[in-house]
Amino acid sequence: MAETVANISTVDFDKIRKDFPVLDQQVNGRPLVYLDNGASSQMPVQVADRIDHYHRREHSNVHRGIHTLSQKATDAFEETRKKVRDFIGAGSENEIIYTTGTTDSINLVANSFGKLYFKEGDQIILTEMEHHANIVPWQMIAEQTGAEIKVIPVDDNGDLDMKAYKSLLSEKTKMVAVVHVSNALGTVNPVKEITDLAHNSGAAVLVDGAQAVPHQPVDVQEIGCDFYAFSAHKMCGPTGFGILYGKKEYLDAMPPYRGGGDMIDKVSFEETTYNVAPFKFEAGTPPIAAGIGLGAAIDYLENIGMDVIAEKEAELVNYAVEELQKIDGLRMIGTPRTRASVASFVFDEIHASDMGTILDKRGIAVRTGHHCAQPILRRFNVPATTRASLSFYNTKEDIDRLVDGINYVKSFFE
Ligand code: 7TS
Repeated sequence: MAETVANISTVDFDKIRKDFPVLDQQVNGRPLVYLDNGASSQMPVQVADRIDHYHRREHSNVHRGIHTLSQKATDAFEETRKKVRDFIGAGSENEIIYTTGTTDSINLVANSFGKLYFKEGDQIILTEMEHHANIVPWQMIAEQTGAEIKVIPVDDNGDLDMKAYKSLLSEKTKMVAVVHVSNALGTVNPVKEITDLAHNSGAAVLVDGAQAVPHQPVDVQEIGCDFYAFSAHKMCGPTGFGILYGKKEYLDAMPPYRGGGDMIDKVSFEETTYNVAPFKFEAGTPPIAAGIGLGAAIDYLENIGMDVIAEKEAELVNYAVEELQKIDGLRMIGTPRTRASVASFVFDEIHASDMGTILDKRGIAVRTGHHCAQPILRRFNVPATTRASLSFYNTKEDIDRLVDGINYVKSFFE
């Protein structure tokens, strides 16, 4: 769990911004305003340098070489497991599984947990605001096992209907899989309460933390969930790497998801036995540089302090929502009780893709579309939104540029 190392008023965010050279460039003749952090955040030089150092001086395969270079690579790669353990408050580094990202983490649980525990008539509870990564793997395993999917509805503000959730829970519920922070609405869900209720019904809980871990302190033991998934590339780290936290008792019981090197104990044509968790879930050569990069990203975030980051981003997102709501004709999609880092909006007269294209011409990067969360957009009767997603290195000037840009786009349609 991240410690506060500084009070927000003493943190020099101008200096921090300089750690991100990618932000210091012109796009279409104007200084870049990067507001697509929900898709992928930017990487500070400290992380890029650490990955570069690995490639220049340490590159070797992990877990198998007796030689010094392989041991160096293994030590650096395994160090990340301990950093992740502390960063999310896990009980042991053996509960930290390396994956290629949130999508891979959820597929692992759906397949391994699902094949072990789901049977005909069992239920999996999802929410209406899930990313496709937390819908489709469950549909696929439901089809194979005869389990069915139930969905917690969302109210007009973009908050979960907790009464409906309680009424869905029963002894048939085997898994509740819920997003911590919605990538489309910005809603922060009450994951501890959701977990407690699920556990009272005997169900396991997976939390999709892709949009939470980069923005606020997360403590998996405090939440109490059984699984927690996230991606390195949304938290100042590289692509191709992610984490699945799982409680030891489940990981010990669950079968491997993929077979190959590294995940075995002994192999013969008659019988193969498996390694222990987490290694039994990590077949083949992993993305070593990316794993080392995640370790450097955690160091970087912890050096600022996750509660400082949360406070700074709350300030920015509140400012963004306040300024956006002043724009005539703009409708926010999602006005939740607690919001993190995301502001999604529509105009009746302007298609989101026109909005995104013209904003890009002014150097402003936002995401437009369904954000891989089609069910929740359908719930709000919109095919697409424009989404600004913030990070701690954004500024109020970035938001002012966005507002100016939107007003410019509007002038075409008036
Ligand atoms: N879950 C949530 C809540 C997400 O926002 C995303 C990615 C994923 C899962 C999948 O993560 P991946 O790293 O495995 O791809 N979200 C987005 C987005 O909002 N825009 O682009 C990707």
